[in-house]
Amino acid sequence: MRDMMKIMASAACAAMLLSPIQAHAYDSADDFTFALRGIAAADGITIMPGDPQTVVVSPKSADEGAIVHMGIYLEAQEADLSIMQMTVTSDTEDITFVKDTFSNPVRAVYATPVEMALPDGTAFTSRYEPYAVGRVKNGAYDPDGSLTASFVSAENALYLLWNHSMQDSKVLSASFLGGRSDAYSFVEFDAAIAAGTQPGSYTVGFKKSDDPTLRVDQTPTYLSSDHSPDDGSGSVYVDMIPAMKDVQIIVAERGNVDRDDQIGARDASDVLKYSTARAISDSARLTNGTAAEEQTALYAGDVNGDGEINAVDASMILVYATEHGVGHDTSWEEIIRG
Ligand SMILES: [Ca+2]
Ligand SMILES: [Ca+2]
Repeated sequence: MRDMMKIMASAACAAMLLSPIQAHAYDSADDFTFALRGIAAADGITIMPGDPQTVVVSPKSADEGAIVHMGIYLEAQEADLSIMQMTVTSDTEDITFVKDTFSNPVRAVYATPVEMALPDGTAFTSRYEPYAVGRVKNGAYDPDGSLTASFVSAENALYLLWNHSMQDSKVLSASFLGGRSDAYSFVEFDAAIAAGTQPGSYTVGFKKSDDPTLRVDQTPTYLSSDHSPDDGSGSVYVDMIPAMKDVQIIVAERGNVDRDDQIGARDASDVLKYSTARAISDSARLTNGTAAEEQTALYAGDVNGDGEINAVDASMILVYATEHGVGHDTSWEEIIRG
């Protein structure tokens, strides 16, 4: 990719001798990504290690309702930015954004400057919560850009519009705080999983348009970089749709270890096999699947929620299967009470 960018940059330079065409800041969507990530959550919710785009929720947490603290991160090499617009939504009414948990990072939150440090140890003071875009100058943090944020509860959407500050443009381009685009989040907020959310897989993601008649700068999620010539002869903006990483929120179904369409003998036997294998080896697994599938099965298999997966769970799964097999709508609570 890097070699390709060099080749394209030099080709663009050659072309500029003939015409005023500007090189693109980002050659492809892969060069700039808006990434939603799970950041923190209570017990019973797992943000998969190494995969912050996958969040697994236990049946108990989904029953009771739960909060996932999430953020949007920028993943890019170059902070060549003029405008970022993003709209985030969830695909279920059961997952909503908690407006009160959002604070605009370019608004001062401290009455007097607070001492902080960059990841490399550089000390600085700030009246702002540091976020992805900005710089430390003379020992003080200067957040770059202005951010408009609004929650549209009727559409269950979070709308964000970021602009490079006018007074900074040209003189100083935007920069990533701490020298890495995702050393800090861009924004953070809580997503609430409503009590009683049903098992399944849900998406919190960036809204995209598949309307080919829209210009890039009319789509719900895009970014723009300023390529105006230095001679002041006019404004040239290059707009693009970045890559986007959505978050999958998987709510496990109690007892349905193999995630097929029923709770039955196979789920019980998977639990028993796992319990036996686990007694011999800590590396025993409940599934042959991904880490997220394994975590989903672990939540599903511990039907009485005591933190152990063993023969007690297997027998409760069998009771549940038998009861429902003969048409009784027996609840897990009734089975656990015995
Ligand atoms: Ca099953
Ligand atoms: Ca158990």
